Amino acid sequence: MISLLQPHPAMLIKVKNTRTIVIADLHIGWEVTLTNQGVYIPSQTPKLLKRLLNLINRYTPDTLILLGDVKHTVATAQLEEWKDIPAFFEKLKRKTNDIRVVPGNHDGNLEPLLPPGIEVTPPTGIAIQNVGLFHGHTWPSPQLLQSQILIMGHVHPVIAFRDPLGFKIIKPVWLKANINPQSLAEALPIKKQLKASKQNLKPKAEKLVIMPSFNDFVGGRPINERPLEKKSERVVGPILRSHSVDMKNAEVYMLDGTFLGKINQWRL
Ligand SMILES: [Mn+2]
Repeated sequence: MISLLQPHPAMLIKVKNTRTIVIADLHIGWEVTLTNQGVYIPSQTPKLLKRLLNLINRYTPDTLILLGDVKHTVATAQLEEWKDIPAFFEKLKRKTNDIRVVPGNHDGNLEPLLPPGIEVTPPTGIAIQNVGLFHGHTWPSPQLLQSQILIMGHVHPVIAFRDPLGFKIIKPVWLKANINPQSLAEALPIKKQLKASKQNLKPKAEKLVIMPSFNDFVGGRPINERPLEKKSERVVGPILRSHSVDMKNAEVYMLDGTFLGKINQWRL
């Protein structure tokens, strides 16, 4: 039902007759932030759009889900984003009728930039049958934790290699980890625990898939350099901090599908 669209950082979810493409962490406009450091890079948005349109042509999805961090600046929107983002979505709209954005922590003020007809979901995520999708910077809803499989972005997982000359090579990866639903239930914030118990919603999630960023330029945390679950690292989001996800034994896959073993085999 879920397939990775190798060698692209994209996923296809097939349920009955509907096909959904999911991508995460576009970070449109990241290059603009380099201007402050005196580096000028032309807009990378046309390249992102082209890759995405190629995927849409090839896999003909009914629905396209952008799993958070569509834009790069956090609270506001840069001038370039005002230009790039509406045009980006206008072109996508010609190919897909149903486009949904699950907001991430970088998507403040995104809505005014979106043309009519683009749906913005609650940040607590949306479900497609037994697959729950959320960005990862905030807790998903108790309903979403009923899904057997959870999919998130936010972390931009990459792996770092060093060749014999000392050159560093960074490759984006997919991570697949087991979840302990019981400890997930206990880790939920009290409000969500109450809500869940009132509605009799026990978390059922067993697997977590962490998507690589769709934008090659966006850096990530090498999974083999610093532990993902270290408490001080607020950036990983509440699910990974909750200790209910077995990140040590998470499976690591390159974009072409190569299995790289488990995270704990890669810790340096
Ligand atoms: Mn994020």
